[in-house]
Amino acid sequence: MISFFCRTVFFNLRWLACLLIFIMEIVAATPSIIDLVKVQVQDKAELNRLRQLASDVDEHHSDLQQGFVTIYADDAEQAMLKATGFNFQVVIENLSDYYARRAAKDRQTRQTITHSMGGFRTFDEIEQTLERFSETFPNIVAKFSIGKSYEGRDIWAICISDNPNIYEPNEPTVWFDALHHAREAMSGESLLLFASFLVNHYAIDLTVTRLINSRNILLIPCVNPDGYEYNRQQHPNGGGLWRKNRRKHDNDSYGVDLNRNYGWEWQYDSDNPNDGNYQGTAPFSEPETAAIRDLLAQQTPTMSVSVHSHGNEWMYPWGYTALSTPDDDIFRTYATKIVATNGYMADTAWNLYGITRGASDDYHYGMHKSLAFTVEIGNFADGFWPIPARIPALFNTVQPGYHKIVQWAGAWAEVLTPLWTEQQGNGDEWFGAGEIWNLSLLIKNEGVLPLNAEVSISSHTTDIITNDEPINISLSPRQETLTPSFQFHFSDMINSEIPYILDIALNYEGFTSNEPLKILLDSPRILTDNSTTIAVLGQMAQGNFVRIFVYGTPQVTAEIFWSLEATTAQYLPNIEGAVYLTGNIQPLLKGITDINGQLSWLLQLPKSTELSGKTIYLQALLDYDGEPFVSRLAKVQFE
Ligand code: 0X9
Ligand code: CA
Ligand code: ZN
Ligand code: CA
Repeated sequence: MISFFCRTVFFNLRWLACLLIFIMEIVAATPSIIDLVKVQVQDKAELNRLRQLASDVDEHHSDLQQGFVTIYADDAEQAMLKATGFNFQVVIENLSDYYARRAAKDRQTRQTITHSMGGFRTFDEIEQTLERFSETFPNIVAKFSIGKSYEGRDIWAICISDNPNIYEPNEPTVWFDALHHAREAMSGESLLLFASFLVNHYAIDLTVTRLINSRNILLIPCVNPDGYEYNRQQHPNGGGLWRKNRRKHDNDSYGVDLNRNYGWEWQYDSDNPNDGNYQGTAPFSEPETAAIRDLLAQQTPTMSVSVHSHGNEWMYPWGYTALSTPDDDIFRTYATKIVATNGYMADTAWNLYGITRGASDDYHYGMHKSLAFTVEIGNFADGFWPIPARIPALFNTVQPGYHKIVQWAGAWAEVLTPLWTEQQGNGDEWFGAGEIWNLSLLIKNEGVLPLNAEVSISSHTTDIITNDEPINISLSPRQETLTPSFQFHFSDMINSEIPYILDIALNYEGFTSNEPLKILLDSPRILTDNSTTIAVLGQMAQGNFVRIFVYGTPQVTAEIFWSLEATTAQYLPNIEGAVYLTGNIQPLLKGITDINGQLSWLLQLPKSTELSGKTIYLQALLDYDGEPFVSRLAKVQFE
């Protein structure tokens, strides 16, 4: 009896142990439910203590001054925090589910076709997209695998270039990668949308055609296929929160942060493989980063972009130190130009994120001197899985920047200002019939490689002719020059009522691009109170609004153009009296003057230190019953 009892107890205990292990295995195999949690943190010391306990601390979306830190944590971690005396608040319960639900709701209400994983492409769909590009555009797209992931998946890349199957070392390489972090869905998507833009504009858009023909454009939309697939398996409708790759460690924990595993100033910071930022056991210990390292060595880019989400930032090295790189001015100049188009923050990774070692941009730049940027797409509300409705808008925040990077990755000529001087004429500095004018161009090499270009200007009319030969210019990176002048003869038959268009042809890197240069011919008119004039009211200060008025007869169509130019003394005398607007001419206002003969417009002046001392030129193009009239230039200067 006793022995039977003992046996039963023994048996039950064994059974219980089995059951426990079984449950534990289920718990371990089932990914825990993760909440977005705000933890109260007083100081650095407490933050360090939190770092020990919480595996996924989002220090970037935290505010120590306000006394809180954002973390992504499951119930077990939250219990641990409670037990160790932390105060916290769950802001979004079951974050993955939250992302998936809001995506589903968005897709339901708007019937648009988006991709299956919460609006984003799965790994298979990414591969199919790349395959489709290479099948549809075999002359400019080649798909290839740069190596295998830890679990043996291909890390896909495409090369967009002429002769895409051959690496042409004379063409500068420009590099884009995304999804180092598996949960940052918009990062990969942005590269596929960009690739689509490029291939669909080939042979249609002159600039895109030049870029594809003259550059080796590499795109690697999913650096971390295992992590990305893991997220799909756990959360097929989007919302997965796995960040690292899927390396299995001894203690049943998983993953190395691929953006901590690069071999530039790498350090063995954490011995806890559970950390969301675990750097691995050695630089390039992971097959994913090793594959990138090897391709980088073969096809070293002049410029590169590594895309992440989220944070609305465009950053550059270093991340490992507070010191600035020797190329800080160059980095800042380029980044500043880009964020002028999207309002992102531009700064070093250190200034934006604090210390991060082993990140990809530091390696690109440290090892190869590539001008490497890291982009964080989207804001905190977008999170890791923005709603599908936001995808186009988010893409639009980075597309101009990507485009500029491709341009700047080689030589890149930009005609800043055409400068006209009256060589033979009545000396009034207005174009006139029978006159001879000289034109020279202020040209800047915006790119990172030397520019050797042949510049020629042609006209499609016998009313304005030049016999001058093309001019050769050589410009080092970011240097500008005023070309020698081309001489133009204006015929006696010149018609002051039509705009003439000249063609500026720039031939470099084996490709010619043409830029139109529009000139309007008219003589100045004396503007009286009841005639038409253009006036600017208000103070010209940066960040202000000014009101622009056109006074005229009712029912006159008016169009105001504006351009922004540097007012070096050199150009002023010429621009003052001339009837053309140069540079980035932008239509500001188009309409019909009202009964009182007044048309007005509020112009918001950009707030930027780059504008101080510069001048805006405004000019109205008016139409009196089909009779065009060009007003005088209104010149307004920034303080
Ligand atoms: O932590 C990261 O790897 C990046 N942020 S994310 O939220 N996407 O994980 C920021 C990296 C900053 N450091 C460098 N760019 N060097
Ligand atoms: Ca090529
Ligand atoms: Zn990231
Ligand atoms: Ca003249």
